[in-house]
Amino acid sequence: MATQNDTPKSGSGTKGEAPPPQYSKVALIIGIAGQVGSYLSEFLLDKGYEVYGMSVRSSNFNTQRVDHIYINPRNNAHNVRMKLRCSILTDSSLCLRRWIDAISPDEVYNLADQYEVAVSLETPEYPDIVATVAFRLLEAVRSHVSVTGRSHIRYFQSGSSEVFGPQSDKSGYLRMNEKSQFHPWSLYGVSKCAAHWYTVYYREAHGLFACNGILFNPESPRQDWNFVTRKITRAVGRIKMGLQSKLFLGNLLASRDWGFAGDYMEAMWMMLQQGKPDDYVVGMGESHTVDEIMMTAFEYVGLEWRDYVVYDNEIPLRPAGVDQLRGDATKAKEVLGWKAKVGFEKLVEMMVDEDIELAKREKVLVDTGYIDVCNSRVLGHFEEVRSQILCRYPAPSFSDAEKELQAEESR
Ligand code: GDR
Repeated sequence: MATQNDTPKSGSGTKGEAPPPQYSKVALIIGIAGQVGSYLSEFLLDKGYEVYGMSVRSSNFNTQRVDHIYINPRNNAHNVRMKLRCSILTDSSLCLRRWIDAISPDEVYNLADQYEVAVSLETPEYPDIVATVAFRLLEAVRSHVSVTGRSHIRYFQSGSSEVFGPQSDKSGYLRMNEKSQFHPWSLYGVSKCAAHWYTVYYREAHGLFACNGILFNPESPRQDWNFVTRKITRAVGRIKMGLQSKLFLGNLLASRDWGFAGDYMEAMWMMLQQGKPDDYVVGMGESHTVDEIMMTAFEYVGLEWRDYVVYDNEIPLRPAGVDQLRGDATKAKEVLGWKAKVGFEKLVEMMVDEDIELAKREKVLVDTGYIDVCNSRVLGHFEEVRSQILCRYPAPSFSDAEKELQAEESR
């Protein structure tokens, strides 16, 4: 894939040199620093777009996923096709409108997902932000269109399978499609429902070209470590390299429709290229348990999972844990012509490959004394504990299994 990382030409941007580049379109991605945002940026840059990305202001660096395609405008102004901006997600629609006026995007992708299902259990009021951001953005786009007349602008809202909750009939769990009933079992899901309906409202009441993509679990080697897929593959990489001894998991039978984030973002783009706006489910149509991910990952590196995995019955205590979610993406396939390229096994293997490489680098630091073994173990342990805390309800506390490990480590 071509990236922006072409060697900077010295003196570019000065008089008499290459003319400013022509872009096919301008895209604004809210939440560019997330896994889906980073894949989408690469994809759009490849298509000749100019990409503006907004990510949440943080005192820590949080742009690792797009660093490889970032060019510092001071070094190479002419080649810069991706520009990053910081925002706070609670910006008013007036602030967002100023950004939109300044950027004049053709496509706006709202991938802002400052939230996770598990976290909504511990800070129940925060998931509200998912809906608020969608509403303010849509209002900003509407007022931009009404003042500038740029009615061709297109808006994508990233939705979640969490809007559905588990639904079954006599034959078992149902596959969810665009007509399935919304019945969320988490506050995050409730907020995603509101974001979905804001999008529909602005489409129907104000004529905006606005689409919802209801995504089943998007995963990738760029997934956060606290989601179960990455927690598993990260642990497998570290165990393989001798940096970790145990993997604590909760509900091994929870079953989800896991797909590759890099495939899903293509469906998003396709939605905005259609003649009319609509809503689509994006998923693989098959579900796999946490158990299956774990076994596939250990098997791939030739390790016996029974030697490392500890079932921790405190982890799955979500008040309304959803056992199974599965999507039916027939409409996306038939109308958009979308097709996933990466299947379940390949996805797990890609993630394990990435995490083996990460663990190798970590091991070099340990072996050369830049991180001492103790800190490395503490780091590994911390990651595990953090993932578990994020899944716990009502209050995080150490489980017996964790206490045992701590005692073992302090011996
Ligand atoms: P989810 O993802 O809540 O589906 O949200 P997560 O990976 O956190 O959980 C999936 C299932 O695995 C079970 N589980 C564990 N989960 C975590 N995190 N850690 C564990 O140790 C563990 N053991 C078992 C959970 O109980 C759950 O049933 C994801 C996110 O990407 C959302 O942003 C997105 O909207 C939805 O998917 C669709």
